[in-house]
Parts: sequence; C-alpha cells; structure tokens
Amino acid sequence: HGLLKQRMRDLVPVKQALLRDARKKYGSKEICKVTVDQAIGGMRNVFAMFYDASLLDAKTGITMRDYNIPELQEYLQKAENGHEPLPEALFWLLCTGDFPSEQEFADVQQEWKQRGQLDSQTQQFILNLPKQAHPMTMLSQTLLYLQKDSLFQQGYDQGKISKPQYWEYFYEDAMNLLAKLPRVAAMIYRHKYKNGEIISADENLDWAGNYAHMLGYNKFEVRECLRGYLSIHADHEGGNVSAHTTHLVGSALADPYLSYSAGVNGLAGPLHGLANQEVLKWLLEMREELGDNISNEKIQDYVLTTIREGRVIPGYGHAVLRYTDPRFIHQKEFAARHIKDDPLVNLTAQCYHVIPPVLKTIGKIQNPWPNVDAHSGVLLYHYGMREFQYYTVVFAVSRALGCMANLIWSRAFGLPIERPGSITLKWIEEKYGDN
Ligand code: CMX
Repeated sequence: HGLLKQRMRDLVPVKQALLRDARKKYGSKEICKVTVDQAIGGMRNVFAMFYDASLLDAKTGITMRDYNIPELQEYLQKAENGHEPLPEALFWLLCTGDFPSEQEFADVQQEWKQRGQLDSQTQQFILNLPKQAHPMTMLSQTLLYLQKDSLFQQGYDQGKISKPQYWEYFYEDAMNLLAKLPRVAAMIYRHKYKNGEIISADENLDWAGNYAHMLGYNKFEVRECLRGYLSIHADHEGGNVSAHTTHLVGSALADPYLSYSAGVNGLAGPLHGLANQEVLKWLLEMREELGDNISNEKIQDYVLTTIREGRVIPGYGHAVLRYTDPRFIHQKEFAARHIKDDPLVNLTAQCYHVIPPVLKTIGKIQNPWPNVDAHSGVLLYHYGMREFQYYTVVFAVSRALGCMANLIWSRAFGLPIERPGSITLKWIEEKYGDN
C-alpha cells in the first residue's frame, strides 16, 4: 500500500470519532431556516450538506482544508524551478488535511504513474468515439467504459465487502481513476483534434506536466500553467453542480466512475464549467465584430447587447461569491508573470475593469465580478490550444481531485444516501395560503 492509504487508515477512525462526537453534541442545533423562496431559487444559502475538504466564503473565496489559493501556492510542492503548486501534493492535502512531506508527495506521484496505464481496449474505445461528440461527452463516456474495472462495484456485487471497508474500495477506484484521467483526457484531445496521433506519457514528468506533454504542449510554461490550473480548480466546496452531483450519486453507493461521470455531465453545463469555453467564444466574437483595440465604451455596449439578447456574460457572476474570484486573480498574476502583450490576455484585463461597473447597473445580478472561467481559457488559447470546446475537460481533470477526496471521505464517514424533501405548488398554497 502507498503512504497515502496508510495515512488514511490512521486518520479514518480518528475523524469518525470526531464526527460522532460533533453529532452527539451539536446534532440538534439549527444551521439555517429554509424559505419557500430558497426552495424555488436553487437552494441558495441553504446549508444542508456535510462536505469536509473545502469551504467557500462569499467574500474571500475558496479554502481547501483551510488554506486559500495564495497559501496553497506558497506551501504545496512545486516542480524544479517552478512556481505553481503540484496537484499530487494538493490531493494529499485534500485527503488528509496535512501538507505532504517530500517522501509522501513522491509516493503519490509514483503511485499515479504505476496506476495510470491505459490498456489497448481502453485506447481503442477512445479512438472509436465519434469525433463529432463534444469532448466532455467523450470524457463522461470513457469514465463509464472504465467502470467495469471498479473494485468497489465488483466487491459489492460478490457480497464481499462490509460497510467499514467501503472507503478502502472507493479509495482504490479513486486512485486508479485519477491516475488514468490525464491520459484519457489527452487521448480524447489527440483523437478529436490531432488525427488520433497519440503521444505516450513521459514517466519523468509530474501528473500535470505529463498531461501537458501528452496533449502536445511541451514548453515549461505550459506545464506550469497546467500545474496551477489543475490545482486551483480542484475543489469549490460541496454545493456546486459537479461536486454535488458526484457526492449525490456516490451516496447511492454508485462507484467513483459512475459518480464522477455524472459530475462531469454537470460540469458540461454552460452555467457551470462550460463557461470557460463560452468566454473564449464571446471574446472572439466581440473581436470579430469590433476589431482590435476596442474602446471601453464599445465593450460596455457589447455587454449590454449580449444581455438584451437574453444571454449571460460568461465568466462573470457567481451563485456564492460576491467579489472577484481569487482563482481569477491567480490566473491574472500567472499571465502577468509569463505573458507579454497577448491581445486576448490584454482584452481580459480590460474587461475586468469595464464589465463589473456595467453589470452593477443591472440590479438583479448579485455578483458583477469575474469568476475563474473568465481567465482560464485565455491562457490555454495563448499557448496554442485553440480548440476551446476542450477547455472544460481540463477543468474536469482538476475537479476530479476534489470530488474523489470527498467521495472517499463520504464512505469513510459512513454518510447515508442523500434524500432531501421536495414540495409542490399545492403544498405551498395549502400550508401558507391562509396566513
Ligand atoms: N450575465 C448576465 N446575467 C447574469 C449574469 C451574467 N454574468 N450573472 C447573473 N445574471 C442574471 C441571472 O441570469 C439572473 O437572471 P434572471 O433572474 O433573469 O434569471 C439574475 O442575474 C440573478 O442571478 P444571480 O442570483 O446573480 O446568479 P445565480 O446564482 O442565479 O447564477 C451564475 C450564478 C454563475 C449561473 C450566473 O452568474 C451566470 O450565469 N454567470 C455566467 C456563466 C458563468 O460564468 N458560469 C460559471 C460560474 C463558475 C463555475 O461554476 O464554473
């Protein structure tokens, strides 16, 4: 067994006891009230999920195991001469709450290398997927294909595993899924966009660096870009569509492949992860219509026209955040360090100044500030990845880290099947009609 599993074995009973204790002491405390408005309005500010690895603050943004994005960047392991955090280290942190030692970090890296091979049937499956399918659909389909390898599902089917062992089987599946994911995702890219010319893994590279390599982007800067990208998108507490879906489906004891395939389907929605693809489309359309060197006034008009047409400004707004997303800032700073005078990067910076004041004039928009998707695609575009339909797949490779860490803990905590109540219009009228 790897060091991470050993550490989890030590931690699981300790944290189980802490949760039992918290439940005994605080189980009857009220977290919040739920209004009819909230039930109809997408459950905003209804705190009804237990999701331990990360927490989102409306003002200051995400913390993963209590560390914000700049702290993660500072404390997590980096590549040689690199500045960006490495996802292997982040996964250790998400699972254990501690920063890994060099040895622990190297052990996760090694395990993912060992578990990451794709057999020839899997490769063939990907190369046979219809090219006109969206790459997110291809990713979800490949996860479902791999589901036959689920050790949890096999063990459960044979009646071999009891409840206290669930998490260990989820752990094995999660580690295999994460190890394979960059290879699957890169192969989808090469199949759809590069005539199926597959690039083999470079075993000397880290998880994210290798992903860049297999995609066909070999500059150190691109590897750095992906290291940061895959770290900052990993977790965004439990209520967002991809994390919540994975958690919900997993609560029915659907194995990690089934659960994450479902999460990926949610991430593929334009109001969620697909927004990074939409941002690029929107920026390019604006440049096509208005040319280079667009004035602030022209951008303002373009924003208002987009909204008048009943469309949203992709990359702006958020269901929880009320200020600029720190992940956006992280990417903006990355661009400032590495990229000089790229027209789209400059346009993104200009939009950051121009768009929020315009959105503020539209009363109903709760958050006029940019989210992570306003910047991420622009970086990939700069480095030559022009196929913006693919961008959400990169997001999905990252989000798997958070979803898998939480899924393992959900089983370790023995959380039950999720089953909130729902109400009907008649129910509302009957209950409150006379008041
Ligand atoms: N452009 C135009 N209108 C917007 C808007 C935007 N960027 N953000 C919010 N609004 C509108 C909403 O569509 C809603 O309009 P209606 O009442 O007519 O339906 C109104 O303002 C109120 O919405 P809200 O309470 O501010 O925001 P929600 O919590 O309902 O939605 C989000 C949040 C992210 C879906 C929304 O801001 C949006 O559509 N943004 C653009 C898409 C995007 O960037 N998504 C990525 C989010 C991050 C991620 O998950 O990856």
